[in-house]
Amino acid sequence: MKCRVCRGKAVIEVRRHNAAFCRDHFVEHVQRQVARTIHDFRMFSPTERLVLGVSGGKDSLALWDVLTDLGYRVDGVYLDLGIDGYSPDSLTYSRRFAEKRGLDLEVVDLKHRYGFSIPEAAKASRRTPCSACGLSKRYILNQVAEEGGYDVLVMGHNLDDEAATLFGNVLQWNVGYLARQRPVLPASDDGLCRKVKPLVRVAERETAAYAVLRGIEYEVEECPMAAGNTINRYKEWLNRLEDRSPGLKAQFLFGFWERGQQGFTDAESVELTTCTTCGAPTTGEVCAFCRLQAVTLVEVGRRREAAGG
Ligand code: Q46
Ligand code: ZN
Ligand code: ZN
Repeated sequence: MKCRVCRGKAVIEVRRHNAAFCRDHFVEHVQRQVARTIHDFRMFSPTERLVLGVSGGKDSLALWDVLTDLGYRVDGVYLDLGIDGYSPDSLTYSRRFAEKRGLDLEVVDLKHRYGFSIPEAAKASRRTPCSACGLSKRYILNQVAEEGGYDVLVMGHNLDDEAATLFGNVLQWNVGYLARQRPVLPASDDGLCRKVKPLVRVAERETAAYAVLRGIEYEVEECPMAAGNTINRYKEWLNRLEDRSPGLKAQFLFGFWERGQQGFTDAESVELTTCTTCGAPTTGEVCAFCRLQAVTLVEVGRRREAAGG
């Protein structure tokens, strides 16, 4: 296998591009994919203030590395979810990465700032951990971006994440989500920061390879609460299809954005109001995060009382 660019020894094959690359040209390839995504979707300009949601995993750290290398100044925010055997290590990897490169990382401790952890929220609300976690991350990262005066909240979702999410939304015909699942969500006057996903053209195995080739140390252990996560199941199915037809995942996702989404957007114009508890934009009276927090704090208090203090 030879590198498409220099004909040297290739270290990775990217079948959907019908190409293989040596180390240096693979790094360049990934960076070019990200630069192209930022440009094509008009995600942000070099003068805007960017904050990246950092998890300590391969995607967010690889993206931080790419953006820094492309010349963007990006701060990071790490959300400590309070998941034993996972959160402390992910924080260590995130801190180490930021320190080595002289980047700013803000750490938000969910338990300390909001009074509960993800395992507690999942138990109290009877949601799956990933559902409680996802809605908490969306809410808190947006809040951090707004409070910090950032122009853009950057997320490390990759091609596999987005294709699997789209697949799930199609299977269940979640038309509201289908209308809103985009690589760029514009800012709104009522408190939503612009949210962008510059990794949507890069597959998961490519972000992992990029991280390894760049010497980035990241959390390789999967979150212990991921068991039963439907998105992971959809990823497996899509990978089987991709194996037979390289490029299918990207076609599915980008074809949707180019040709399929508009119909859903036209049909779904949702009026946002203000959460009566916290003031964040929401479609109901009280936002999903405030409801999750309320039910969890009641349950946490009850357990504490039952345990005698
Ligand atoms: S951290 Fe949270 Fe993931 Fe763990 S609980 Fe699920 S969503 S699996 S990216
Ligand atoms: Zn090469
Ligand atoms: Zn609220």
